[in-house]
Amino acid sequence: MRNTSKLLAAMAALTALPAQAQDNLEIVGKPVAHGIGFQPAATELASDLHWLDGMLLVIIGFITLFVTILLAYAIIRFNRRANPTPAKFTHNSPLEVAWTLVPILILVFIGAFSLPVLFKQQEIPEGDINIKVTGYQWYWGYEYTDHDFGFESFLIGEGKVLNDEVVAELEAAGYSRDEFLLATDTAVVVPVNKTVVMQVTGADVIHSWTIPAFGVKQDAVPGRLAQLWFKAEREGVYFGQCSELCGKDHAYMPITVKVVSQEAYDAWLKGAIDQYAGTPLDFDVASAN
Ligand SMILES: [Cu+2]
Repeated sequence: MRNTSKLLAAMAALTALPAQAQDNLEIVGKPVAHGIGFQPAATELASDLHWLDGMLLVIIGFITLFVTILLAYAIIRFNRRANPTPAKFTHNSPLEVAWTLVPILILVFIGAFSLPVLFKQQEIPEGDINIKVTGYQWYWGYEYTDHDFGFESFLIGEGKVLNDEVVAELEAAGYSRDEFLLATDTAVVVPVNKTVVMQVTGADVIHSWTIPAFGVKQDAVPGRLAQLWFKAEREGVYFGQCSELCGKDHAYMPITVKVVSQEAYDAWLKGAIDQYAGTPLDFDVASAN
């Protein structure tokens, strides 16, 4: 009874603070100890990749099994004792045609499934939200180009050592000590089920922006503007790390993305526009130009 009323009181407190809703998100996309599988797929792109990986594993499994059986057969059937006078022929046309054609057919089969997945990633749709991300030595900068504001995103725990102070900082930001080296002081916030297009570039050297659970990864190359897109289908916190060796603090420039409800996003956006002096929501940028 007492717990129930406590719970109700807590829920009431939470609903009274819509802007805080994003801080109670489930942490979905992060590496787990001893894990060997993928992080849960939060986009169609990631689901496609996981499916493709499973399909390839089956094909590779059969090929490996087939070659192992052939090897074993050759060792047993054609060793010096079992087969003292070996055959001396050097060609077998039907066999040669077969071992050329069969791999070609396997590759065409794989291509028929992998190329559509590749094109889906690389054909950038019209974005509901447009964000430009710039890799710096050693942090990320984000610009919400639709509203003309931006912010930078640093690792929580500047000293790069996990001590009590850093744990307190992590907890204040809604994370735990497990998220050290993954959590950042500011996060990219996007609404669920909306198409997000990110322009990716580097300011100094090549970095790489990725969120494994979204199935996206793009090199951030100075002087070039590359693009990636995703549409996250599940609310939560997702982590990634710079994925192109970029200098001494390469390991200390993580990426945090929060996928929130549309209402929480709208509330966050309003606050962010105020905080970072962005273009107000009711200002029509297009007609002002
Ligand atoms: Cu980097």
